[in-house]
Amino acid sequence: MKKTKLSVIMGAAVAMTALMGVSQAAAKTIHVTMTAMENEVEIDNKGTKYAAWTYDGTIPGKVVRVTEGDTVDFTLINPKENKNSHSMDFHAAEVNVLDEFGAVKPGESKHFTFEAKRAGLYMYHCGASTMAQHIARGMYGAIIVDPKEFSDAFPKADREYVIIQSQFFPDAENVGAMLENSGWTNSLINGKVFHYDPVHDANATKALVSKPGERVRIFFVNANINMPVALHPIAGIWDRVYLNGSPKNVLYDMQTVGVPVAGASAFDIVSPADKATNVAIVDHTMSAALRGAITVLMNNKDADPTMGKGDKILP
Ligand SMILES: [Cu+2]
Repeated sequence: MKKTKLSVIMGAAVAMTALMGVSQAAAKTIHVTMTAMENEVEIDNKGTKYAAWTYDGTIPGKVVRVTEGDTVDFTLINPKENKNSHSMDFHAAEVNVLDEFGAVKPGESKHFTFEAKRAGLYMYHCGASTMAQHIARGMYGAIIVDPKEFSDAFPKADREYVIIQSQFFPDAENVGAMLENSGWTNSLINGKVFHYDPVHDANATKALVSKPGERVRIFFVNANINMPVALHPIAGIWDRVYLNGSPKNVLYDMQTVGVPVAGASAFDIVSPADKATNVAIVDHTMSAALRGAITVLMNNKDADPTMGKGDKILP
């Protein structure tokens, strides 16, 4: 009898392992091409123009999303119309800084591949000299490396949003000020001051949304060139925080969590299920919050069901 039970359990375990093997997607090659651009962008909700440097024309650049084990096949194009060299530094890559991450002159391009071996949330940015200026002017973005499997420790979220904070220096040519951390006037959230905060900016038309009780995962990247971030949800508590976005690094029940310069973490928040609420996701460093680093998350039953999903994770 005992033997039979054991063999049943072992059989089930073998079947489950096989099933999990089948459910795991085979590693893929993800092709990503970006073009360095020296173009004007709007840096606030009222349309103020700024002489930015960007990937593909926007601040931040597009979100790159792959699964642990995938190969990223990347090409950076630097058009001959540009005045400056540019480069790409993916924090998710383990390569040669002098080779893959090297600067690309105007009129040239660079191609390299890397395997995204470690699940997590990573910044990418231009590393061409002077790096502070290339990041401050807008050449940054996020790469999400999803784990091969989700689990109770790292469940799939109901909604996901990518939030990237940066420091805005209105004098785009004053590299000295950037290095001294002087003269920055605003914090940008996904490229705009108070981007998703209709409370502090009458011109803001967007906010993050979810339904009461949903698990919302904020993929937060600190693209400031000098300032760490103290990320706090006003009127909420982080249910879980995954340092570096890794399923291995879980913290529970957190109020404020630091994100270093060029760091990133995933923050889960679950609003009360029985009522509509609003939360203000803020860099509690006051000099940053009141210069634009506040994002409103509205939780109510009428929330647009498409927001925070698929290609709408960077609203
Ligand atoms: Cu650059």
